[in-house]
Amino acid sequence: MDEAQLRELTAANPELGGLRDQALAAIAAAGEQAAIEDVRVRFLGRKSRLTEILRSISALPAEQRPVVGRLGNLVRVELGALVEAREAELASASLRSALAHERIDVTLPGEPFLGGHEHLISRTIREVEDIFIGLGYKVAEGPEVETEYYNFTALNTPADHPARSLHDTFFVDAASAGARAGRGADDGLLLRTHTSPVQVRAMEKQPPPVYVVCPGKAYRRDLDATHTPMFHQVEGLAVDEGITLADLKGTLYHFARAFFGTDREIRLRPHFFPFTEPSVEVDVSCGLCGGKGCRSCKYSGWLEILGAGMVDPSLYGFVGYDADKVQGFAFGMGVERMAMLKHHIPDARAFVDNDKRFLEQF
Ligand code: 2NL
Repeated sequence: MDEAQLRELTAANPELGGLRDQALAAIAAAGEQAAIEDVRVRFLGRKSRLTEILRSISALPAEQRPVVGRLGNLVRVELGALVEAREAELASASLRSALAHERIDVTLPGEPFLGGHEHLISRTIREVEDIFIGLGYKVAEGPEVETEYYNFTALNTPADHPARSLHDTFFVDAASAGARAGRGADDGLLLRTHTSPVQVRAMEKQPPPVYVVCPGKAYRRDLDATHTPMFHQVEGLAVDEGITLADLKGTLYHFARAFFGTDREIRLRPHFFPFTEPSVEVDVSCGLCGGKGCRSCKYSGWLEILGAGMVDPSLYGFVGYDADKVQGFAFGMGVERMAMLKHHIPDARAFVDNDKRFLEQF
């Protein structure tokens, strides 16, 4: 608006001239985006004095109407443009200041990522699996809540066998368990005391030959430096025609050297299990003294690693195999025990303490 227009406006309507001066001062004084928005509402909003004046032009004396209408509108447009310009100025100033203050140094190193890793028990299970997969075995898994049939009966462990007693076995209230499949559906339920039932189920599902390893959790009422109530096992089963104890011995010899190192030897001692005949316990030569005897092997030169044997032919009747045609061997090892022997861990409770300082070592 030029000088002449301003004089004309002030003459026609002094209030409009004053409003314009106030608005110009307020726009110049607005230091941030919220303030300029207030100025817009105050001077140009629906309830502003300027809007009121422009709306009530018809009430003015006839000769004032064209001047006030033309110049009042000019003031409105002029102030609108100034408010907009000031708003843009403040917005770009605020962006510039944000860019200056929130600048980040992209050359700084990133936050370190704390990667976890497999638990030693999981890793040990995998190492054992891998060795048997290399020999052509399959890996099989099965339920941890089992029937007495698969856990005991089908493994030649009769109802009055001491292993079934409350002292060793966790029994499960049938009412708290869901539906069950397979044979023994009328039996009592328990937490499996070994992974052997998985092998019984594997034989039920398929005819021989069978070569499986069954890793998983097992449960017994035990707690001391070498036993936890939940522990892990890997059992293995090979059933085929013409299998002998020599095959068992060769397989375990290969396994022991693949797992502990090729400088190791094994030996078999006679033992008893209800489900194998003959049965053996297997020792590996001590890695610390090379078999000469030291504190670690209690001066015997040998460390017990697992139990095994030739599958008792009476078991084949439970799974529909012909005991006159097939032979087999089976073995079972405790995963905690294998990990303790390999890594010289003195107390099995360390596996479930969840102390990261222990777990991070492996
Ligand atoms: C041990 C001993 C063993 C078996 C487990 C087995 C399974 C079937 C048939 C015959 Cl289906 N045997 N398993 C055999 C001998 C020993 O485990 O000391 N485990 C920690």
